[in-house]
Amino acid sequence: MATIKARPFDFTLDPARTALIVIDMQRDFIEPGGFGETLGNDVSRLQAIVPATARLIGSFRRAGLTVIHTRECHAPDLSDCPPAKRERGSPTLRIGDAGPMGRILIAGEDGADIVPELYPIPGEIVIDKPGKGAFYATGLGEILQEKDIRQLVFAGVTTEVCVQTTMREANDRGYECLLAVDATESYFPAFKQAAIDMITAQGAIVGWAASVDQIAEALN
Ligand code: TIU
Repeated sequence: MATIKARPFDFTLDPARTALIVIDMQRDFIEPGGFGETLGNDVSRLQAIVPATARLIGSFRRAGLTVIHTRECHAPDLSDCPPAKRERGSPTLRIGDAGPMGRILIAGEDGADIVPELYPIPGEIVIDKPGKGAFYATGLGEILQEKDIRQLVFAGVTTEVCVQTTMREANDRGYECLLAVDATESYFPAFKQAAIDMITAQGAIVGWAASVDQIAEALN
């Protein structure tokens, strides 16, 4: 057991039953020309967390712990993309349209893949998900049960959308959830702060929050 200084109080980490979940660190959200930018966002904010996220992944790899990566993406025929998702708003390109990194948010296209700096290594789990949450329509729940995981450390983008959605469901499923605050980011700074505040309020109603250094120190 290791103690991590966290908000709102110390997190007691059991490394043998802990996994890291890195949410959607895909070129489509982080690089110009992808889904994030088509929605009107400044993607440079998200690029800035790549080094801290790499350090966090490195600390899990050194400790020999489970690392899971997710990708938000859809089948080429869009059969798993609800029209309500594709037709929402007025992006410059919609899901499935051809962009500079291939078809937007489509599995197998360059844009849907994970940024090179954080690329999964052999043995790590990669989960493609059609929704914002990583449990909906995926095998994540079964994988965590099979591995007897009880605690989840979260990183990735965006804090208040896919990270928070997944963390809330993980919390409902009984996992103790810890968010790595400098390895997550939003296109909207106020939303990141609000999400962290909402997660940690009321005695860790959804989970805890700590820095990458605090988590890495406990692991290595
Ligand atoms: N991964 C994720 O958060 N998907 C999003 O669509 N996020 C936005 O903030 N748009």
